[in-house]
Formats: sequence, C-alpha cells, structure tokens
Amino acid sequence: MSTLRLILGDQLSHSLASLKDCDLNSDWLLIAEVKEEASYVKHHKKKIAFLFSAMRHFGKDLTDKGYQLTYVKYDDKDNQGCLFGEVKRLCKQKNIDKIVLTHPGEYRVLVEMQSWQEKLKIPVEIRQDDRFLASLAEFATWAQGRKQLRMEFFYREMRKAWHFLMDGDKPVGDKWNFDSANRKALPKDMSPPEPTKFESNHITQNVIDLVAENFSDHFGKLDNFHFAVTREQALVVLDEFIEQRLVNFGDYQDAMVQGEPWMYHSHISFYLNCGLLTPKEVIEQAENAYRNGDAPLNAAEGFIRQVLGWREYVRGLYWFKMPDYKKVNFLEATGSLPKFFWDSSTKMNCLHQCIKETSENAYAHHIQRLMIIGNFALLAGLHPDEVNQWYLIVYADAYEWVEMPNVSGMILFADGGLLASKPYAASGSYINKMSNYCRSCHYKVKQKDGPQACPFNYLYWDFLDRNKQKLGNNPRLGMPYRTLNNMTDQKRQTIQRDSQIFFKALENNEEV
Ligand code: FAD
Ligand code: DLZ
Ligand code: SF4
Repeated sequence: MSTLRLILGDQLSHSLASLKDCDLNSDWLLIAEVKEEASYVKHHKKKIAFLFSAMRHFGKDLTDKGYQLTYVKYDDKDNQGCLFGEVKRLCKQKNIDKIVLTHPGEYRVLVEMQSWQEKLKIPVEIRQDDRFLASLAEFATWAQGRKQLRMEFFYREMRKAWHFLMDGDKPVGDKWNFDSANRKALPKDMSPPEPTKFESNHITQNVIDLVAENFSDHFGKLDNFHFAVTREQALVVLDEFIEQRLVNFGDYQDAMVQGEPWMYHSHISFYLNCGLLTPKEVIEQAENAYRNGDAPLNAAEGFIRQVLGWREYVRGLYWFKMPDYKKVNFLEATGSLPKFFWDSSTKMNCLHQCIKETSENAYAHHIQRLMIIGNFALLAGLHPDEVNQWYLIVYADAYEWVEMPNVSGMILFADGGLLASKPYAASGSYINKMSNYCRSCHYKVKQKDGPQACPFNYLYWDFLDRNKQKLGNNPRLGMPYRTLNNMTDQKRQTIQRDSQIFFKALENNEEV
C-alpha cells in the first residue's frame, strides 16, 4: 500500500502541498521529463535546459533527504512520453493505491489530471498550490460580481491581509503605490551590474547536450547558459538583487537600454515560477531592505507590487476566467505573427534588439515585453492565439497561468478591459523617451509619415482609427481620440496609406 506523489517541472519546492504528510518508507515520488510537456509548444531551448537541470537537481535533493523517488529522464528507453503514461507505469510497479497531486499551473494539465481517477481506478487527490499567497477561492471571492478586476484594489487587499509594507492599518509612506516615481530613463553614466551567473556542472552539461540533440528545431540559443538550477543558487540571485539592484529597481523599472537586457530587474521569475523561490520570502527580503534603510520606498513598494500584486492577480484571474479566457479576442484581431518574431530580422531597431535578446537569453524585462513587442502586436492587430503561443515559447518563466493574462489582458486588450483600463498602445515617442533604441534605427522616430517614418507612429493612429467603434468611448482614451477626430482627412489618409503599405510588406514577407 503506497501513495504516488507526482512533482511537475514547475513544482520544485520542498514545501509543496503534495509532499506534506509523505511517508518516506512507503510513498513514491515521481518526476518525469516527458515529450508531451517539453513539446506541446516548442519551448525555447534554454527553457527546457533550465527546467530539466532544475528537475534533476531537485530530484537529487529529494533522494538525499531520504524520499523514494522515480526520476524518469527524457532519453530513458522506456520513457512513456507523457505524464499519464509515467503515472500509470509507476502505479503498476509499486502497488499504488492513491495518487496525490498539487494543482498544476495550466488548465490543460488540470483537465488531464481530473481524468486519471476514472482511467486508473485509484483515488486521485488534487491539493491547492499553497505556494501562492492568494488561494483561488480567495481570488474568486474578491472578483465575484465586479465588472472590472483592477489589480490595484486586489493588491491593497493583499497588503492588508499579509501585512506587507504596512504601518498598522495604513500603507507605509501613506500611499499604496509609488509608480509615478518609477518612470525614469537611465542616465548615460549609469550601467547596471552584470546578472548573477553560474557555471554549468555535469548535470547541467548533460542536459544541455540532450536539448541540443533532441530540440534543435526549437526557438532560441542554447549557448552561454548561466541560470541558477538549485534553490541555493536561486537564493544567491535573490540576495544579489536585493544588495545590488533593488535600490535602483523603482527609478529605472521602465527604462530600456540597447545592449542591457537585464537592467535593474531581479531575474527571479524563472525561480519563482518553478518553485525554487517562494513569493513570501522574496517579498520579506525586499521589505527588510526598505526597513533597514538599504532600499528606498519607491523601489521596495514597486517590487513588492509586482510579486504580491501582479503575480498573484494574474494567476487568480487566469483560473477565475478559464477556459473562456483562452478564446477572448475583443478587438477581433486576425493578423499572423511576422517572421521577424522568430529571427529578429526587422529594421525596427527596438523590436530587433528585444527579439534578439529574447532568443539569446529566454528573457526580456517587463517593459520590453509590454511596450516594444507587446505594443507592436497590439498595433499590428496580431491574433491572440499566435501571440500567446509565441510568449509561451520564448521566455524561460512562461507558463500559461502567468503568460496568458499578460498577453490577452495586458498587451492585446483581448479581454475587453477586464485587466487593463485601456490598451497599452504607444507611438515611437514613448519608446524614444524610455530607451536609446531610436538612435541606431533605420527609421526616424520624429518622422510621422512616409517610408522613413517610425512605423509605431502611423500604426498607433491607424490602430485607434481601426478600433474606434470599440475603443472610442473609453474615457481613458479621450485625449488621443480627440486628436484623431481633429485630424484633417488628408492626414488620416496618409496614416492609412502608410499603414497599408506596411501591412502589405509584412504579408509579402518583406523585411520591414
Ligand atoms: P522583475 O521586473 O524584477 O519583477 C519581479 C517579479 O514580479 C517577477 O519575477 C515576477 O514574478 C513578478 N511580476 C512582474 N510583473 C509581472 C506581471 N505582469 N505578471 C506576473 N508577474 C509579474 N512573467 C512571467 O513570470 N512569466 C511569463 O510568461 C510572463 N509573460 C509576460 C508576457 C507579457 C506580454 C508581459 C507584458 C509580461 C509578462 N510577464 C511574465 C511579466 C513580467 O514581464 C516578468 O515577470 C518579468 O519580466 C520577469 O523578470 P524579472 O524576474 O526580472 O522581473
Ligand atoms: C515546461 C515543462 C517542460 C519543458 N518539461 C516538463 C517535463 O518534462 N515534465 C514536467 O513535469 N513538467 C515539464 N514542464 C512544466 C510543465 O509544462 C508544467 O508543469 C505545466 O505546464 C503546468 O504548469
Ligand atoms: Fe522603434 Fe521607431 Fe525607435 Fe525605430 S524609430 S527604434 S522603430 S520606436
């Protein structure tokens, strides 16, 4: 008599719900590298290498701690290729009479798991994932009956509930949000520190060789792999962030600099999302840094808002709205992903840089994802399915629960305003203000029309014009729509002409 406890690739936490009450003598743990999970989208090579290495290290940790573990490697000759196949195999081998799981991060996996009890005729218990700070039930209670689900109000509730950055029942500094202080461009004489990097040991090197051999047709570069792959290493990344970067995190959160992919961001999403770090410890460290005088309030609050606010909020929203959320397309966008999303071959320097860095690092910081790549996807009217799939593939921190609300809700406004009060649409002048990309661009950011004009300039107005019916009454778009309405017919026609030329070139696979 024994219980099987499956641990998924993004469940690498010793505090995992399904590990609680585990009997070291009779229960069996299962970790499996399977084709189904590694290929349901063609994940970035570095994402697979990172996760397989982290899984192998975590497996070794579990065995060292005395757990009985079956670890199935990708190239094991009997590998069944899917999670169910491996669960079924172990059930037969070990006389299993119960299966304990932790709630997965993706809806498709939950649906699959819910069928196992019936298929295997063994009780299956799916436990809540209590590594998150808001349970799904708590989010649903907060969200029920609200027309708009604004992160800011959810975040305030979380601050109060967890008593993070609070003075009694008031927010520290008497304000909940210091975002207005967080919009500086990076001064020329400042350069962010190098990200924390780790050498590959033999486990990681084996995995890199395996990925090179089996996933050569997947997106992205495998060389210069330097991610943390153990909890100890992830803690070093966190410590170095708190010591070296947090102080500037707030001020330069929205800044972009050519050749600086990492900026003052924390680079911990990979580790939070696969379980090597917990959100609680991360928030506590940031709060301590503020309380000890090592980081200003705008930095600590800005960072804590991302983890306690946005991260918890998007997860709640995903599960609250799935499966319908997968189908939303409020703006009825139909465009196909341009080829340059895969090979970065575009004359638009901002997009070229961000996509090239994405391919190299399986990482881009938030404002690159949102205001460069996301902004383009929105203005160009790309179909949510294609954009969602791309974001799920290319970033090593991507799982549907976090990727989809950011894509469908935040960048594409495909949920019609559930997440965002207005689309994050911007012309070239915003990009020029927040980055130095425009200086080395083929296009001229100050030029509004003609072949040399920055495409973001005319696409921005064309987007508003095209979507006037759906967005024209949005109170937060009053200003730009007034400007659009006051344009001469000739100006509008020029915008339409330039946009059509641009879209035609995209359609013909010409380099734009
Ligand atoms: P920092 O800037 O240092 O932020 C600290 C932490 O806050 C992050 O590690 C992350 O855990 C959390 N966080 C910040 N912003 C968000 C957000 N909008 N949603 C959820 N958590 C947030 N994040 C992912 O973890 N996985 C994704 O697949 C993902 N896809 C995204 C797609 C788009 C279109 C956009 C606009 C954002 C996406 N994000 C995603 C959110 C954010 O860009 C990344 O979390 C962040 O860039 C990770 O880098 P970092 O750890 O250096 O973050
Ligand atoms: C992303 C990923 C990859 C690439 N490979 C595996 C794997 O082989 N085995 C596994 O258990 N999990 C993997 N994962 C993570 C899963 O896709 C993730 O657990 C689900 O998407 C649910 O969030
Ligand atoms: Fe991007 Fe336009 Fe600037 Fe070129 S000019 S980098 S396309 S915003």
